[in-house]
Amino acid sequence: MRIINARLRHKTEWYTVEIENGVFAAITKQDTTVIKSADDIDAHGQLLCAPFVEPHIHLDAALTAGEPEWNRSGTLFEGIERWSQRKPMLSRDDIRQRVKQTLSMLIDNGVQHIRTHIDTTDPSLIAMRTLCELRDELKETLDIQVVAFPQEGIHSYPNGEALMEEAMQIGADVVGGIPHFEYTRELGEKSVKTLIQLALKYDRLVDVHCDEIDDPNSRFLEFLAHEAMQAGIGDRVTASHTTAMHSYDNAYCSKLFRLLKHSGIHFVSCPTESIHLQGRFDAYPKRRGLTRVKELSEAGMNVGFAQDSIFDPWYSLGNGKLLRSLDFGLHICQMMGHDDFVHALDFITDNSAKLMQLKEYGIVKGHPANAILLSGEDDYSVLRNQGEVLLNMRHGKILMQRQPSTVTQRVSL
Ligand code: 17E
Ligand code: FE2
Repeated sequence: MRIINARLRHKTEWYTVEIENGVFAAITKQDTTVIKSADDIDAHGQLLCAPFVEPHIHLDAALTAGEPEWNRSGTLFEGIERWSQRKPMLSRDDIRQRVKQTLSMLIDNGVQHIRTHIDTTDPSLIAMRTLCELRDELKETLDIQVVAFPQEGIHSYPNGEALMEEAMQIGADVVGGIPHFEYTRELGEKSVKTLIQLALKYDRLVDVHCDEIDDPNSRFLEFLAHEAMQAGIGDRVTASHTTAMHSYDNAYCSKLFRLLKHSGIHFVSCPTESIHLQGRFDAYPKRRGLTRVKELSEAGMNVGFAQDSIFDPWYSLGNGKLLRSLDFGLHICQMMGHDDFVHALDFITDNSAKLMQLKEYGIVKGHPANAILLSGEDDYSVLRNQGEVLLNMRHGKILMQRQPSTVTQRVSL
């Protein structure tokens, strides 16, 4: 089968993409518009792009906002409290139903690769078991990486460390952490040492909720980066949120960047989540509370954008649209120059693929035929249109296809 009349990122010509046995078999420039034959897909000059990557989402909590109570303050900390009320109500069926519904939203919006943080501070570990089961069950349709995420702390929750170890044995792909939420600075540091040890022991990646707070004295990022560097695994480590960096003194930040760069760690920022949860203890002026995406990127470090939540105790909107996160992120971080727009999609594609260490990602001959079709011809126009994803294809099979919406009537001007 072929996809004809497609635009590819950073190319001006139109292309025909041939797919055989679920793999990209040929990618050829076209001189003119190609005429459609029976089993071709006509891209009509729209952008064919590698699937979107969602590198940070809490699937266990998705679609539970308001159960049993709403987060009224809008703080991260009340979110954690509301979630701890919901946790005892978890069951395998409840989790499977909500996760499948959320994954469908992601598929409808062009996502195929997902990293999900699953709470291990639950003696039953039911969410961890269920997510590992779903990951294996759905592997033909989606790539899911499960993070063992100790929401209430590794050393500040009863048996927190043993639960993390059990989660690794159940089959978590990534080791998580939350040092800023541990009771003390010392426990926070100890938790980082523990999670790095777990990653080494089980040969796993690392993704830590790090300094998700407006406190400029929350400096676990330097500790994480240094520990990762010492262990020689910087490229396997991601620091998520790092919102305190927004509030760091510039002189400290300048020194910190040197270490971050040497460590080779990656970053994830969740723009809609952080603009909502951070700055909550400020009067005016209120901090935006996003990490320094622009400065990290300009310094050559790797940052991906993520949604974090869909209708959960922390954030009661959300719909699977990473283009929305990208739009917010570029606005909030003031990355609104022409040069920012021409490679904007990197933040929800290549950058996150890199931090997740995805293999064979991208529209390249010989790679699995995974691609999405977007309404727009390049990064800039896709961003401006905020249009729908028209097609989501995996191994040459269609996961989702939709008709572009059209205006059916308009006043004449
Ligand atoms: N848990 C947490 O610690 N931080 C978040 N942003 C969410 C859950 C969504
Ligand atoms: Fe998170």
